Amino acid sequence: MAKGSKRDRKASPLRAKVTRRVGIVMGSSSDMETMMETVGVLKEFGIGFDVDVVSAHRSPLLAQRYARAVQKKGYEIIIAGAGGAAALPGFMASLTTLPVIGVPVVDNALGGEDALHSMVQMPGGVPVAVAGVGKVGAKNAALLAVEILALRDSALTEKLCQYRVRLAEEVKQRAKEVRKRVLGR
Ligand code: C2R
Repeated sequence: MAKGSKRDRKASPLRAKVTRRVGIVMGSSSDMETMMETVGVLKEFGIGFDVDVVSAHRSPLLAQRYARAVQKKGYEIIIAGAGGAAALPGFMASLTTLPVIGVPVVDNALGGEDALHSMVQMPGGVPVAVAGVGKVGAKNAALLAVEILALRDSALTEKLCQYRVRLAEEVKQRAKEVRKRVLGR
């Protein structure tokens, strides 16, 4: 086969299929800025993910199709971000047995409390884990997903330990800055 031919490129290890372990789904593209926090953490830990927009309210059939396909796609965890009357994480949880982590997105009207209450009070039998409201929630949702995946992945556990060391170093650095500003030393 000629070097660089189409079939050659297809077989290249560089094109090897990425394992997408986490499905990130959001109710609207307007949630993207918040959900980029999730993306950032998963990238930092080298976790393969997929991202999609579907709405239980606006596109129920599409949302159903998404939820029914998650296991076949190989996802291990779903992170679902939604604002307002947030049905999406619960809807996902009702159609799959994968763990679902919800991220209540902050909206202008009720500041995210509406979405938090929608997600946090699921009926018994269909759990949704809620990491927190807004960007911090989106970040912690990803870290919780990493911790779940690390249960069977010692390299990931090591990365989490290093991450915690960096967090502690940052606190020490901030303490230094505060002491310098307040006490001058
Ligand atoms: P638009 O900005 O598109 O009007 O969406 C979205 O997550 C978003 O935060 C406003 C908000 O509506 C939310 N939304 C849901 C669902 N679908 C859209 N909570 C759902 O199915 O739960």
